[in-house]
Amino acid sequence: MTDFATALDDALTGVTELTSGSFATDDPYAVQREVVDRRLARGETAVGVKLGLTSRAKMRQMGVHEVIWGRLTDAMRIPDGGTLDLSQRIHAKVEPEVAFLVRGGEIAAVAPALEVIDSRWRDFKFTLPEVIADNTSAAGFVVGNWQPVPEGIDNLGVLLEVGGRVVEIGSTAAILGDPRRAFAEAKRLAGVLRDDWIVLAGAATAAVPVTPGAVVRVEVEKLGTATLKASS
Ligand code: 0L1
Ligand code: MG
Repeated sequence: MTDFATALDDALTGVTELTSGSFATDDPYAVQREVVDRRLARGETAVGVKLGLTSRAKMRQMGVHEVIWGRLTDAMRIPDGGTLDLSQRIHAKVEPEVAFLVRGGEIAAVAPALEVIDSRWRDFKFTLPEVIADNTSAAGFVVGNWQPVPEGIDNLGVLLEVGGRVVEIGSTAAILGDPRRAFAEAKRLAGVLRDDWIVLAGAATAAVPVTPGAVVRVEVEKLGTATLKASS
């Protein structure tokens, strides 16, 4: 285990922050794998992958032209309508996404989703290798009802509500122009997508901070809703 992976795992389990610049690596995905392997060794199960930086706005912000990807485990899953435990998160944010269900390496179903991101880097300030090593800030997700993929999911309206108030409005077009493109990228980058895995395609709007007690809801046109409640 590298010192870098140990520090990230300690930050995750101890709910503490690291300062950007403390560690360096030429292979951030190898560090990510170490961090996730530790979680698996503690009894968690791999349940899928997520894509990050899928919008042009986020790519521009990070000065990159490539998406990044991370790994999802069962411990990150929050049931639809369930509670996000903020005592186990540093400074959680939430973003509205679309999720795909995998069968035979292809898309079997689609659902509205929320992703919780929680950088182990202080103030969400990190370099690209640092955020990749930190499993692309993965910290939780909620998936709504699965359904067959309807015609044309490349420009569906997306609303993100907090406490019944709309805080972000977007479109699935923000996800690489079409979320199905994100699925293809996930397949290319992860190498293998196993049956029943979930692919989180990426955010349709900016992420918003989660405050104690907040009820967060995503509504995706034609797909429905997914909801979480933050602990107080
Ligand atoms: O899921 C995402 O797009 C987040 C990727 C990592 C960058 C961040 O933490 O904002
Ligand atoms: Mg995301």
